Amino acid sequence: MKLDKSSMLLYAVTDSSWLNGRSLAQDVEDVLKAGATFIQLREKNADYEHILKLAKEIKALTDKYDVPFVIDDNIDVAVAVDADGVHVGQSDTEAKKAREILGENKIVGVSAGNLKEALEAEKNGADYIGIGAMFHTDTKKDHTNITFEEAKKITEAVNIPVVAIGGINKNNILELKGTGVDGVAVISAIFAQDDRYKAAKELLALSREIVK
Ligand code: TZP
Ligand code: MG
Repeated sequence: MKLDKSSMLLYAVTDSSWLNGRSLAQDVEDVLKAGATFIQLREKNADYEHILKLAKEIKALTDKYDVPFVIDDNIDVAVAVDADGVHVGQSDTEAKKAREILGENKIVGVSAGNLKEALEAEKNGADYIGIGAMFHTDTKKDHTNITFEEAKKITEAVNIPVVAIGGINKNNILELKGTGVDGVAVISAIFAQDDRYKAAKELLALSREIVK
Protein backbone atom coordinates (compact mmCIF):
# COMPACT_ATOMS: atom_id res chain seq x y z
CA MET A 1 0.00 0.00 0.00
CA LYS A 2 1.29 3.46 -0.79
CA LEU A 3 1.06 5.53 2.34
CA ASP A 4 1.03 9.29 2.39
CA LYS A 5 3.79 10.57 4.65
CA SER A 6 1.36 13.04 6.22
CA SER A 7 -0.27 10.10 7.99
CA MET A 8 2.94 9.78 10.07
CA LEU A 9 2.53 13.24 11.67
CA LEU A 10 1.01 12.00 14.91
CA TYR A 11 1.09 8.23 15.13
CA ALA A 12 -0.58 7.15 18.38
CA VAL A 13 0.34 3.74 19.79
CA THR A 14 -2.09 2.42 22.40
CA ASP A 15 -1.31 1.22 25.89
CA SER A 16 -4.01 0.31 28.40
CA SER A 17 -1.67 0.73 31.38
CA TRP A 18 -3.06 4.08 32.41
CA LEU A 19 -6.82 3.68 31.80
CA ASN A 20 -7.99 4.12 35.40
CA GLY A 21 -11.41 2.72 34.61
CA ARG A 22 -11.87 4.39 31.21
CA SER A 23 -12.15 2.25 28.08
CA LEU A 24 -9.33 2.18 25.56
CA ALA A 25 -11.82 3.05 22.83
CA GLN A 26 -12.75 6.21 24.73
CA ASP A 27 -9.10 7.25 24.92
CA VAL A 28 -8.53 6.47 21.26
CA GLU A 29 -11.53 8.57 20.27
CA ASP A 30 -10.16 11.54 22.27
CA VAL A 31 -6.88 11.17 20.41
CA LEU A 32 -8.60 10.93 17.02
CA LYS A 33 -10.68 14.00 17.82
CA ALA A 34 -7.44 15.85 18.51
CA GLY A 35 -6.25 14.97 15.00
CA ALA A 36 -4.05 11.88 15.39
CA THR A 37 -3.13 10.70 11.91
CA PHE A 38 -2.45 6.99 12.56
CA ILE A 39 -3.42 4.46 15.23
CA GLN A 40 -1.58 1.27 16.24
CA LEU A 41 -3.14 -1.18 18.68
CA ARG A 42 -0.28 -2.42 20.87
CA GLU A 43 -1.37 -4.33 23.93
CA LYS A 44 1.48 -6.45 25.22
CA ASN A 45 -0.39 -7.93 28.19
CA ALA A 46 -3.71 -8.86 26.60
CA ASP A 47 -4.80 -12.27 25.31
CA TYR A 48 -6.06 -12.90 21.79
CA GLU A 49 -9.77 -12.53 22.59
CA HIS A 50 -9.22 -9.23 24.37
CA ILE A 51 -7.04 -7.84 21.59
CA LEU A 52 -9.68 -8.89 19.08
CA LYS A 53 -12.41 -7.09 21.04
CA LEU A 54 -10.31 -3.91 21.32
CA ALA A 55 -9.38 -4.11 17.64
CA LYS A 56 -13.06 -4.25 16.61
CA GLU A 57 -13.90 -1.22 18.74
CA ILE A 58 -10.97 0.80 17.48
CA LYS A 59 -11.54 -0.17 13.84
CA ALA A 60 -15.02 1.37 14.07
CA LEU A 61 -13.43 4.60 15.28
CA THR A 62 -10.59 4.77 12.78
CA ASP A 63 -13.16 4.17 10.02
CA LYS A 64 -15.24 7.03 11.36
CA TYR A 65 -12.23 9.40 11.47
CA ASP A 66 -10.72 7.96 8.28
CA VAL A 67 -7.33 7.25 9.83
CA PRO A 68 -5.14 4.19 9.11
CA PHE A 69 -5.23 1.47 11.77
CA VAL A 70 -2.64 -1.26 12.27
CA ILE A 71 -2.15 -4.00 14.83
CA ASP A 72 1.18 -4.61 16.53
CA ASP A 73 2.57 -7.96 15.44
CA ASN A 74 -0.73 -9.82 15.22
CA ILE A 75 -1.62 -10.70 11.67
CA ASP A 76 -4.54 -12.92 12.73
CA VAL A 77 -6.26 -10.04 14.47
CA ALA A 78 -5.51 -7.69 11.57
CA VAL A 79 -7.17 -10.13 9.17
CA ALA A 80 -10.10 -10.84 11.50
CA VAL A 81 -11.09 -7.19 11.88
CA ASP A 82 -9.97 -6.11 8.40
CA ALA A 83 -7.53 -3.60 9.88
CA ASP A 84 -5.40 -1.57 7.48
CA GLY A 85 -2.37 -3.66 8.34
CA VAL A 86 0.25 -4.66 10.88
CA HIS A 87 3.38 -3.28 12.47
CA VAL A 88 6.22 -5.74 12.99
CA GLY A 89 9.45 -5.45 14.94
CA GLN A 90 12.80 -6.99 14.10
CA SER A 91 12.04 -10.08 16.21
CA ASP A 92 8.42 -10.43 15.04
CA THR A 93 6.91 -11.94 11.90
CA GLU A 94 9.03 -10.97 8.93
CA ALA A 95 7.79 -8.15 6.74
CA LYS A 96 7.86 -10.41 3.70
CA LYS A 97 5.67 -12.98 5.41
CA ALA A 98 3.25 -10.31 6.61
CA ARG A 99 3.00 -8.98 3.07
CA GLU A 100 2.39 -12.46 1.70
CA ILE A 101 -0.52 -12.99 4.08
CA LEU A 102 -2.05 -9.50 3.91
CA GLY A 103 -1.54 -8.75 0.24
CA GLU A 104 -0.52 -5.59 -1.59
CA ASN A 105 -3.40 -3.44 -0.41
CA LYS A 106 -2.59 -3.56 3.28
CA ILE A 107 -0.04 -1.64 5.32
CA VAL A 108 3.07 -3.37 6.62
CA GLY A 109 5.11 -1.17 8.98
CA VAL A 110 8.50 -2.28 10.26
CA SER A 111 10.66 -1.15 13.19
CA ALA A 112 14.31 -0.43 12.44
CA GLY A 113 17.13 0.43 14.82
CA ASN A 114 19.77 1.26 12.24
CA LEU A 115 20.34 1.98 8.54
CA LYS A 116 20.89 -1.65 7.60
CA GLU A 117 17.57 -2.72 9.10
CA ALA A 118 15.79 0.20 7.47
CA LEU A 119 17.12 -0.63 4.00
CA GLU A 120 16.24 -4.29 4.53
CA ALA A 121 12.71 -3.35 5.58
CA GLU A 122 12.22 -1.20 2.50
CA LYS A 123 13.54 -4.00 0.28
CA ASN A 124 11.12 -6.42 1.92
CA GLY A 125 8.17 -4.26 1.01
CA ALA A 126 7.56 -2.16 4.14
CA ASP A 127 5.16 0.75 3.61
CA TYR A 128 6.79 2.81 6.34
CA ILE A 129 9.53 2.46 8.92
CA GLY A 130 9.46 3.25 12.62
CA ILE A 131 12.88 4.23 13.95
CA GLY A 132 14.04 4.46 17.53
CA ALA A 133 14.30 4.69 20.33
CA MET A 134 15.10 8.36 19.81
CA PHE A 135 15.19 9.12 23.55
CA HIS A 136 15.23 7.12 26.74
CA THR A 137 11.89 5.45 27.42
CA ASP A 138 10.50 3.30 30.21
CA THR A 139 7.61 2.07 28.04
CA LYS A 140 9.67 -0.53 26.18
CA LYS A 141 12.29 -2.04 28.44
CA ASP A 142 14.37 -3.77 25.75
CA HIS A 143 14.69 -0.77 23.46
CA THR A 144 17.93 0.17 21.80
CA ASN A 145 18.81 3.77 21.07
CA ILE A 146 19.51 5.37 17.74
CA THR A 147 21.47 8.57 17.20
CA PHE A 148 20.01 11.56 15.37
CA GLU A 149 22.85 11.10 12.88
CA GLU A 150 21.76 7.53 12.07
CA ALA A 151 18.14 8.71 11.87
CA LYS A 152 19.14 11.28 9.28
CA LYS A 153 21.03 8.67 7.27
CA ILE A 154 17.90 6.53 7.24
CA THR A 155 15.52 9.26 6.13
CA GLU A 156 17.94 10.20 3.37
CA ALA A 157 18.37 6.61 2.22
CA VAL A 158 14.82 5.29 2.06
CA ASN A 159 11.92 6.31 -0.15
CA ILE A 160 9.12 5.37 2.23
CA PRO A 161 7.73 7.39 5.16
CA VAL A 162 9.73 7.31 8.40
CA VAL A 163 8.25 7.86 11.84
CA ALA A 164 10.35 8.41 14.98
CA ILE A 165 9.53 6.58 18.22
CA GLY A 166 10.76 6.25 21.76
CA GLY A 167 10.58 8.70 24.65
CA ILE A 168 9.19 11.49 22.51
CA ASN A 169 7.25 14.16 24.41
CA LYS A 170 6.33 17.82 24.08
CA ASN A 171 9.60 18.90 25.73
CA ASN A 172 12.00 17.09 23.40
CA ILE A 173 10.07 16.64 20.13
CA LEU A 174 11.56 19.74 18.49
CA GLU A 175 15.04 18.23 18.85
CA LEU A 176 14.02 15.93 15.99
CA LYS A 177 14.00 18.86 13.58
CA GLY A 178 16.52 18.19 10.85
CA THR A 179 16.42 14.40 11.11
CA GLY A 180 14.05 14.26 8.16
CA VAL A 181 11.43 12.15 9.92
CA ASP A 182 7.83 12.48 8.75
CA GLY A 183 6.34 12.49 12.22
CA VAL A 184 6.33 10.98 15.68
CA ALA A 185 4.95 7.79 17.19
CA VAL A 186 4.02 8.22 20.81
CA ILE A 187 2.70 6.09 23.65
CA SER A 188 3.13 7.58 27.13
CA ALA A 189 3.23 11.24 26.07
CA ILE A 190 -0.42 10.69 25.09
CA PHE A 191 -1.90 7.70 26.90
CA ALA A 192 -0.25 8.34 30.29
CA GLN A 193 -1.51 11.94 30.35
CA ASP A 194 -4.53 13.16 32.30
CA ASP A 195 -5.87 14.95 29.23
CA ARG A 196 -5.20 12.77 26.17
CA TYR A 197 -7.00 15.18 23.84
CA LYS A 198 -4.88 18.15 24.89
CA ALA A 199 -1.66 16.09 24.83
CA ALA A 200 -2.35 14.85 21.29
CA LYS A 201 -3.33 18.31 20.08
CA GLU A 202 -0.08 19.83 21.38
CA LEU A 203 2.06 17.05 19.94
CA LEU A 204 0.40 17.32 16.54
CA ALA A 205 1.12 21.06 16.38
CA LEU A 206 4.76 20.46 17.38
CA SER A 207 5.13 17.61 14.90
CA ARG A 208 4.09 19.97 12.11
CA GLU A 209 7.06 22.12 13.16
CA ILE A 210 9.60 19.30 12.82
CA VAL A 211 8.51 18.22 9.36
CA LYS A 212 8.61 21.74 7.90
N1 TZP B 1 9.54 0.95 20.21
C1 TZP B 1 10.68 1.61 20.41
S1 TZP B 1 10.58 2.63 21.76
C2 TZP B 1 8.96 2.17 22.05
C3 TZP B 1 8.57 1.25 21.10
C4 TZP B 1 7.26 0.61 21.03
C5 TZP B 1 8.15 2.70 23.18
C6 TZP B 1 7.60 4.06 22.92
O1 TZP B 1 6.83 4.49 24.04
P1 TZP B 1 6.93 5.99 24.59
O2 TZP B 1 6.06 5.96 25.84
O3 TZP B 1 6.35 6.89 23.55
O4 TZP B 1 8.36 6.24 24.91
MG1 MG C 1 6.59 -6.11 18.05
